[in-house]
Amino acid sequence: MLTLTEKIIQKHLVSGEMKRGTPIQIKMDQTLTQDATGTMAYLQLEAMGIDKVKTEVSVSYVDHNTLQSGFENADDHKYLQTVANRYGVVFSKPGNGICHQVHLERFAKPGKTLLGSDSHTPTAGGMGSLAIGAGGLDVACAMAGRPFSLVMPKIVNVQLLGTLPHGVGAKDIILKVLEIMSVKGGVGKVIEYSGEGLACLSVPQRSTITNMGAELGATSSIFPSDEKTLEFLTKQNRAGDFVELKADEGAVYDETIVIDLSQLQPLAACPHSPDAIKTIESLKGMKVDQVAIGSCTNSSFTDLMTVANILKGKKVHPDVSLVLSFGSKQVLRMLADCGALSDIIASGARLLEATCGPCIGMGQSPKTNAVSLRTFNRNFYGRSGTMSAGVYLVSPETAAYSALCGYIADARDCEYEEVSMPDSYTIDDSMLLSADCDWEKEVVQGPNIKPFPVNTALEDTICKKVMIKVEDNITTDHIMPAGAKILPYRSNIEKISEFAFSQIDEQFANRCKEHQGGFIIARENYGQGSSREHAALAPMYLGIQMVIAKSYARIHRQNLINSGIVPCLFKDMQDYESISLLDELCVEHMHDLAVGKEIVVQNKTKNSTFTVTHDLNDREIETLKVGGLLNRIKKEIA
Ligand code: MIC
Ligand code: SF4
Repeated sequence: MLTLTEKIIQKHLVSGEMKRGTPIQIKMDQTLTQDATGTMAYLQLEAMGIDKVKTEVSVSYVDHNTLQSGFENADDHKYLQTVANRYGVVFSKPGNGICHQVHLERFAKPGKTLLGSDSHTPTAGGMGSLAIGAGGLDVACAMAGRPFSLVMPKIVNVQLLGTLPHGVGAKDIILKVLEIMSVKGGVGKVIEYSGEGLACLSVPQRSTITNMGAELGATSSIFPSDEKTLEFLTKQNRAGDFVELKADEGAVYDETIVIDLSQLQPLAACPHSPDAIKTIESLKGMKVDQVAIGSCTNSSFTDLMTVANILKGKKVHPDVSLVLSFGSKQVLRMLADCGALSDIIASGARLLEATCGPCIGMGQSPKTNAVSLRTFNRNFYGRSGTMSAGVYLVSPETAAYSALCGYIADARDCEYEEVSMPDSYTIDDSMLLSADCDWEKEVVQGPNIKPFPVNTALEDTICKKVMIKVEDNITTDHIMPAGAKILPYRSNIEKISEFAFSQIDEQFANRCKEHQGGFIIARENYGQGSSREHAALAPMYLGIQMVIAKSYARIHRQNLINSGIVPCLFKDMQDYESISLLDELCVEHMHDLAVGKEIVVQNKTKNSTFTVTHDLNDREIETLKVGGLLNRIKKEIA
C-alpha cells in the first residue's frame, strides 16, 4: 500500500531505501532553470565536461530578470540561449512566460520527476509530477545525469472535502494549509492532496496550491493524476502524456489534515510572513494603495479570466494602482483573443509582460507605508522593494474586487461570472527554441558573466569571528536580496556579495572583508524561501566557513553544503544567547568530522565552551571536506 509520492520515488530510486528520514537518491527525468539561477547552473554544467544533457527534457527559462536596464541582463540572456543550444536544452525566450506556468502548460507530465533551480518548481505537482526545487549546482548535476540526493520525506495527506464557495479561491486553500502548518511545518515532508474536494479543482488551481507548498518549507506537494489532469492535457494538445496515478487505498501517511472547502473563507497572509494568516472578514475596509496580480502562483488563464470578469464594466478605484503580469504568452494571447484583455485595460489596470515582475521586486515597488495586495506567494520584509510597505498575499478574486473598492473587500459580496476551463488552449511554441544541440555554435559569455567561485578544502581548525547574529525564519531574501538593483549581478558573485544581508545589516560585507569571514549565528528555519545558491555563494565568497543555527530550510542547507559551508545545529539555545557579534569562536579537528560526531566550540572572547551537533550524512561530509560539490565532482571526473 503506497502513497502517490512513494510510487513515484520507487520508480526513480537509484540508491537507499524508502525509509522515512534516511538518505536516498532518485533519477530526475526533467529539469528546469530560470535566468536568475540559470547562469551559475550552466557555468557549473560546462565545468562538468559532458557533451549533452542526459535528461528526457531540460528547459532554460528567462523570466526573472527581463528589464535589461543595462547590458548585464542581455549578456545573461545571450549566454543562456547559446549554452542551451550547445548542450541540448530547450530555451524559453524572455516574454514567453514564467517558468512554472510554461512548464505546466507544455512540459510537465504525471509520474515524472522534475528538478528545478527555483523553489516553486513543485507547481508541476498540480498534475501529478514529483517536482522539487534545488540550488543551481544540484540541477546542473541532474542535467549531467547524476541522481538527486535527498532525505526520504515524511508524507502528509491533506484531504479536501466539499466544494469551494463563490468568492473563495484555490489560493485560500493553501493559505489555510499555511495557517495550520506554518512556514516550517513542511520541512522534510511531501504534501499529498486527496479527497472528494479534488473534483472541483482544475490543474491550474491545483498548481496554485502545490506552488505555494514551497512556503511550508515542504520538499514537494502533489495531486493525483485523474480526469481533471486528462482534461488539462487534452486541451493543451498533450493527451498522450496522461497516465492515471493515485495513492493506494490504505496507504500510510505520517499526518492527516482535513479541510472542508465549503467552510473556507477568503484569507490573507499578512506582513511579513506567508503564514501570518487572517480572514478577509477581519481585514475588511483597510485602505489599499496597490494591487498586483500575477506570479507563478496566480497567473493562469482561468485566474486572469476571473479577474477580467470581476473588472468587466467597472473602474479601478482612483487611489489604487492595479498592475497585472501574465503567466505566459499563451495566457496573454488567449485573453486578447477572447476580448478579456480589453475589459482589463478598460478598467484602468496597468499591464506588464509575461514574467515574474514585481514578485521579485523588478519594478512596481509600492509607495512609503503602502498597503499592497498581491496574488503572489511571498511577502518577506523588503521583497517588494519598499521597506515600509506591508504586503498582503490574497487570491485573485480578493485582489480584483479590492482594487475596485479601494479597500480590502470580500469577493463573496461581489457578483461575477464563474470561469470554467477553456474548450482548448491556444498552442504556439514559437518562443521555445528546440533542443537540437549544435556543437559548432559558440557559447557567448559577455563581460557580466564571471567564473563560478570555488571554495577551498575544509580547514582542520577554524578560528574566526561572528560576522552576524540573526533571529528565527531568516529568508534567503534577507541573506541575498533580489530586486531591480541587485538581480543584474546574479552572474557576478564578487559584485553581488557586496549586497549580502544589506537589508538588515549594511556592514556585513565590509565586516567580512575586514575579518576574512567567519561564522553566522542563527535560530530556527534559517534560509527559508528561495533556492538561490547566491545566498550561500556570496557568504562563502566573503569567507563564511560555518553557520550555527537551530534548524535550516532544506534547499538552503543543501546550498551551504554544496558551497563548502558547514551547517551546524545548536543543542541548547542558551549557547545562542551567550554569543555576541564579533566573538571569536574556534573549532578544531574538522578533518575528523563524522556522522553523529559533536563539535566543540570554544568562545575565546567569552572564555567559554559549548558543543554543537549536525545532521550531515557521509556523502555531505565528504563534500564539505573537499570544499563543496563542484570540487567533489571534478575529483570524481578526474
Ligand atoms: C523567488 O521567488 O524567490 C525566486 C526569485 O523565484 C527564487 C529563485 C531566485 O532567487 O532566483 C526561488 O524561489 O527559488
Ligand atoms: Fe518568479 Fe515570483 Fe514565481 Fe519566484 S515566486 S518564480 S519570482 S513569479
